[in-house]
Amino acid sequence: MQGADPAWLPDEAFRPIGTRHTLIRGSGPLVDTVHGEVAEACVRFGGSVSRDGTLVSCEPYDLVLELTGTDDGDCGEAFTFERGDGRTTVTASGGSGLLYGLFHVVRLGDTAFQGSYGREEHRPESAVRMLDHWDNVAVHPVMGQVERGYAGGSLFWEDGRARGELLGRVRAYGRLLAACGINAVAVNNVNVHEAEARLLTDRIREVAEIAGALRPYGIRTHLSVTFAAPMVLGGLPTADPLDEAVRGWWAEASARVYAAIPDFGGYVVKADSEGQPGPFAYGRSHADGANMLAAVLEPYGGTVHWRAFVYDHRQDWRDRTTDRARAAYDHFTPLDGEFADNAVLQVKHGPMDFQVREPVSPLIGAMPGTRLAVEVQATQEYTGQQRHVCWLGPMWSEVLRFRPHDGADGASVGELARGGLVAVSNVGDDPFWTGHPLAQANLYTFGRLAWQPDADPRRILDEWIGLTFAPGPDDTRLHAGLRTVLDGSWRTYEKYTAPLGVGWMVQPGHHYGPSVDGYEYSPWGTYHFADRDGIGVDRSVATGTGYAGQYAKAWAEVYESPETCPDELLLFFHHVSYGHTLRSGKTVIQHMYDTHFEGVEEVEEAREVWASLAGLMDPARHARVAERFEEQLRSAREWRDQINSYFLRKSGVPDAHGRRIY
Ligand code: GCV
Repeated sequence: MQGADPAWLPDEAFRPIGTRHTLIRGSGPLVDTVHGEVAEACVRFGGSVSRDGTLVSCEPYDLVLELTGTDDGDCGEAFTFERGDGRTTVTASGGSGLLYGLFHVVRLGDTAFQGSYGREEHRPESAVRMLDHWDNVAVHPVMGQVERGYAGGSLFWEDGRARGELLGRVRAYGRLLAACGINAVAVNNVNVHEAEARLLTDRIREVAEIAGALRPYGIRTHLSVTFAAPMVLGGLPTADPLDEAVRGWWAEASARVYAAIPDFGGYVVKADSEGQPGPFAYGRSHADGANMLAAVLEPYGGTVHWRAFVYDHRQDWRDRTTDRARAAYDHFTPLDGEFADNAVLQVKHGPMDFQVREPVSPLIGAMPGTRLAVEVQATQEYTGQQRHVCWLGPMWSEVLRFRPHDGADGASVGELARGGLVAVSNVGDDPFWTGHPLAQANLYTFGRLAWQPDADPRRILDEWIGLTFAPGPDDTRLHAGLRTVLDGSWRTYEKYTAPLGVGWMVQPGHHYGPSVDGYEYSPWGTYHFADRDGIGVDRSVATGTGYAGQYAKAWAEVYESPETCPDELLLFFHHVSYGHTLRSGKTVIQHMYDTHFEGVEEVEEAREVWASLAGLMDPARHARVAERFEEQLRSAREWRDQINSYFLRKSGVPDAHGRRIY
């Protein structure tokens, strides 16, 4: 795409295909996309592509891409890959599978054409691999164009309408997403303001334009809707999900949506959450609300993604009995088994809100009769806002591999997410897509983990580096440098911000930079309870809020006691004294001091490594990251000094190493 960074699909990545002879068999819209990709590569690099067996040269084909079923633009995402007798063959029964097979070959590069491979079968673990955009159609006075967006304006919307002339960019986005395995996109904010609400009705044509740009890459479009739509848009006196007129209104609205977008994915709903309307107003349950929408989507094969982010955001900070972490479990587990098959309960991966470290939400694993989707946050609201390098692959991988039942036994979160994996997108209209060019690694990693949740995230990182920076065999310095900068960056971020699971020491509102007590006396339920003696939230069953008891027995026991609770979550589960000795052997206060000093040192080192890579990549990309490192370092020092000073003043305990604290 002109003007947009090629990210992990630079032209060079297609050289191995573009220099060879390819045969494509089958027909249909996604096969056309596959053909277009290969043909373009051949024009660039001198190879050839033929369709349906028409030979363009007497040479044998190096690559055969064969559709064995029908390409109806849907289903059939699996593909097989094999190599023998000097030929590489990809087969798939659906067009999407063929497209994913093509990108598999791109990822392998020359090795796809060397040696022999037995027949490999590839299929996604999760049927829905989705990005939610928190994009506003019109610029919101507080949240701007993209809520929690750190990559410029919206990719889809500008000045209150769909970006007509830029839909080529949306197509390029779809291409990048397909190349990492993503197959669904929700195109507007879950906080639905008036302009966004109307996308469902009189503005559905604009959504259809976006869907048209994403469709060639096998991506289905979803829409966030307001639960109050029958009132706001339909003029009804109620949005009660059990009211016949309300159901009728949704049925008609949905029929019009499908008339405009036949492969529409469905609705995303944030209800009774942070001020959004929902079924509670009518004394109805969230299953009533979700099922009403599921029923109107069902005839078309659509799904409602119903978010479980329901908690009291107007709580009194003096009230020590209400624990926000408990809320989703308390609200939803009584409804297990009541949700329709095409109603997916979308659960944030942690019980609070995308902090740098949280335990896995106890809701995941506690609703066996409900299809759950697990939501992570690629947009770095609480992890440096794409001004800091923070590669989230290891965090997401830990979440997806976590087994909620009885430690090592039972299914992992990745397996339990039968309704799909969802990330809040980190993309905007920035030429690098993600503001910080290295934040592209988060998007790529999410897609690949959604395809295979137990994949090794470091292997995915290597893959991303290999595609994006195309280091040659002699460029080990470039590859190693990039790995050094990214690999430990999440833990580094945790060190200089809010370690030990304490979270929430950010500035209120925009959530960037430190403010230790910023949320301490607020209504949001986000407290650390630091006093002169200690810090942390007692969530034990014995003496605290009882949250630890929401886990299955084995984990409930681990989290219940400060002696067995993992260090990195200690302050999430327990209020302990500053002198409490961690399992690492350090006291809590010394850990605080040490990690904050270490975190800043690690940023300094990473910045040096980055500087040493100048000349080994596109100068614009290098300069953008170098500039962001200056801000990251400034911010990390600010975090270190505010946090350390705060705790020195509270506790009166000096740093064992006598370092400067203010
Ligand atoms: C879209 C957090 C964010 C909000 C976001 C909300 C959500 O509270 O700060 O901006 O709203 O999560 O996930 O709905």
